[in-house]
Amino acid sequence: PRSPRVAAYDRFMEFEEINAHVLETVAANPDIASLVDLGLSTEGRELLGIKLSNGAAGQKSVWFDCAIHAREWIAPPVCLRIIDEVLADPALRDLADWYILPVANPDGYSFSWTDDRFWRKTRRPNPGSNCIGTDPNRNFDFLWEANDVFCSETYPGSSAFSEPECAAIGNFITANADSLILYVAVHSYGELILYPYGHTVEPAPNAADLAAAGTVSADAIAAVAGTRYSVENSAAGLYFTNGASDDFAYGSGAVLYSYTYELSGGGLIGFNPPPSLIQPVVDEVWPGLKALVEYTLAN
Ligand code: ING
Ligand code: ZN
Repeated sequence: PRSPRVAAYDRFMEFEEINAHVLETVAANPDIASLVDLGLSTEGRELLGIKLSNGAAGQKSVWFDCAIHAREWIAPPVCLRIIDEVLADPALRDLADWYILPVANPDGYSFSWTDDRFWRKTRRPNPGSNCIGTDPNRNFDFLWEANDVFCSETYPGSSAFSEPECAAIGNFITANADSLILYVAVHSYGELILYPYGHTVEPAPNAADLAAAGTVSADAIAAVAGTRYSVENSAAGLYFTNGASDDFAYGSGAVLYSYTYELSGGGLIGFNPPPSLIQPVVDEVWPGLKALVEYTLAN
């Protein structure tokens, strides 16, 4: 098999290049990798994830998605780094099956390259409004809450899972609930490891475990270059939300461990770090994610 194009960490990759990388990686590693085709975005872009597995039946599994918010360009390189590492290390594949979706909002991500660098939402039009898009991280079907502020950056959509990208991810999580142990959404920015819930500061049933695993991960990140991620309940540590993806994965009962990672920021308003930040961020966050997977599978 031909070798796949190598993921770049010295520059940001456009959506088409990331998907080509995913396809070539699967083609070059048929014994380990398979395509997770989650269907199409609103504008018809393919939602292509990758499964990395040793092929054994009955393994536990872990999920990572990146860039469900379009402008958070530092996130896809983290997903690509996970793929690199799990391809290279059979021990990681003996630990669990890995599902990775490098660009969860391809329409928005593409729009942030062509038209508006700071676009956050999806690109589905809202009938009756000139404002386009839904906040995909308010669109998941767990305590979804309606409003009609179409122009808001956190407009939750016309209904839960109105966005095909969110429905596809949600359906996959639900369908694989038997094997899934861990859900991680990679966002930026804030140097935070957030865990459910977003709608209440009341501790989730296993909040102590969620915090303990998050702290193990934060310590592994800090060990690389001293960056201290803080581990917080989303509502208490950040702000109140409904319909976030990590709350869905957790609240639906699919996973016991569910997180949103907010990577380091950079640039003028935090979402546009220079390419020189990609490598140090992935270098410190990968050990944190590896430690999280090891911890959650052992506990
Ligand atoms: N922040 C997240 C957001 O969707 C978040 C924070 C995540 C809150 C998960 C609640 C649950 O607003 C960014 N930067 O997207
Ligand atoms: Zn985000």
